[in-house]
Amino acid sequence: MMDSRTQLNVSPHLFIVSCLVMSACGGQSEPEGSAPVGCMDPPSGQCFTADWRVSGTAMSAQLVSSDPMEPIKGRNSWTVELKTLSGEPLEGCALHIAPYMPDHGHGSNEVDSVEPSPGSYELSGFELTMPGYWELRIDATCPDIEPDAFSFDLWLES
Ligand SMILES: [Cu+2]
Repeated sequence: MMDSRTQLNVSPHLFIVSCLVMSACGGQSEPEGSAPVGCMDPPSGQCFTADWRVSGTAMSAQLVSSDPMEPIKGRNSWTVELKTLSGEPLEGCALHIAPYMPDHGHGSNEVDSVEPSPGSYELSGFELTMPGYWELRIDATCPDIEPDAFSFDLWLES
């Protein structure tokens, strides 16, 4: 069982799922007491929301639509709006998404954005190949501003 060093509020269900995921990935089984990450303790303290916004050092990206609406195992397409931290729309940028599972040390397909309307960027068909903790790492390159990077970090339940 959890020992007193474990300070996270970890639900037993998620802990079990996490262990299953790790063995499915071929990784070594984690010894008891090493706290799993993911939605139990993500760096951002967040999970998916329909208007999710994350920031880098100079830009923020806000989810404006997603298909399917909630992340699934399989292909996902998101559209985000990119702005400066002071709220000015950023147009003519190129985004690149590279989903990554830090717990397992692998990624997935990487996708470049298209800009269907100014300041709005579609990332079409990035694939979450298995349940678990994903970092949707995005690089953004825009005119007249330093390149930036940010990440939507989420726990994919199934
Ligand atoms: Cu994995």
